[in-house]
Amino acid sequence: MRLAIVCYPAVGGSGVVATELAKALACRKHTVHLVSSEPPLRFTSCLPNLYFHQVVPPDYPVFRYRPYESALAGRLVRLAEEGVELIHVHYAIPHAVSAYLAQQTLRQQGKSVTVITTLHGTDTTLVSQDPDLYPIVELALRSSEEVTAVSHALATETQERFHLPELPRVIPNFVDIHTFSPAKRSAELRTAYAQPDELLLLHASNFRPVKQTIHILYIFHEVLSIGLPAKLLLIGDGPERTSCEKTAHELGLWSQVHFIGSLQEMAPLLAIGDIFLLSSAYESFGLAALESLASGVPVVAPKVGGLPEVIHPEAGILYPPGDLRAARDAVLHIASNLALYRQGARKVALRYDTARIVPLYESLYERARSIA
Ligand code: GMT
Repeated sequence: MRLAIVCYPAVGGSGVVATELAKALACRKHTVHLVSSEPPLRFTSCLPNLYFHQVVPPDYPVFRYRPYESALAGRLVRLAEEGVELIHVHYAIPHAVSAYLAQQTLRQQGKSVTVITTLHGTDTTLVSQDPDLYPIVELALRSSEEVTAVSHALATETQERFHLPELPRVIPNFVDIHTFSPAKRSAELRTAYAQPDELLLLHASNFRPVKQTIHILYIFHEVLSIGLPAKLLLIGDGPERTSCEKTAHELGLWSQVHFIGSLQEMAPLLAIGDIFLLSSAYESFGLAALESLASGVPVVAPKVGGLPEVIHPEAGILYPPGDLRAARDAVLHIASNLALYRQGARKVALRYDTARIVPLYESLYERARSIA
């Protein structure tokens, strides 16, 4: 099939999922055009059948904002004119809207293209609740031939919020179990961050308010205060990094915390960890948690959104949101049963292997094309 995949390029799960999907589909002999405002973070390798298209909207003194949505729609029209049969957008705003516009433009020319929208979380639970955006996103969702969500929790919430006639189809996120693997664990790299008798705790996020990264520091503080020797690695960057650094100083944790920053390649660091921590106020799926599980690293996370669908009891512990002592106790419990949880983590992640999930998208494409 010839398809276009549209996504955000920056640090964030939707761009990662879209790019990994584009790569996997290209490996499976589809012709894939990846469309974004910049090369996405994980767009690192060159594959036959995979093409990148950068959309740079024109500037003009009249513009306060460059018209990205329109430029994207126009690029999708051009791609369809060149043979693209299906547009798969990731994150509804504005991608689903641009795809709708492209579809309508093509229809005027007597041509057709199939549109699939994959929802990732805040696109429908938060951002599109803005009264100006809501009706436009609603129209785009209702016009897509198929809407998918990355978890049951997100599908249900989206259906309720938009009063959709049908529940979005759930296709969970996936992970390359060869890239993210306990086999990647390097004793040498681990020594750079922790002593052999220390627990190495990890967190990775884009440090946006919804991630509540500051809570990770409080949990870590709790863990240290009961005498467990440990180090903390914080991977990623974003608006709350500076305040987290300040808090690490204030809590006297500076020498035990490593702020790593954004990384293109997370697998080697995830593999050296012992426990992965999350403290998000909401998480539709938790891709970084899945990548940790695949690396053989169990997860301690709040019981919110789609996290209970990914973090099965053998792979980690869910704590009541905001209960940081419960999070600390979960760390202690896993630390004293680490080998068992490590096995459980890897076992759960195998269910989300790229080779198992990507065919679900292929079947969806076929079905959507046949009814379009
Ligand atoms: O809302 C975000 O954090 C952005 C969004 C993204 O586009 O990166 O992340 C969401 O999509 C990921 C991939 O499906 C999920 O793993 C994340 O759980 C989800 N984030 C939230 O729901 C907060």
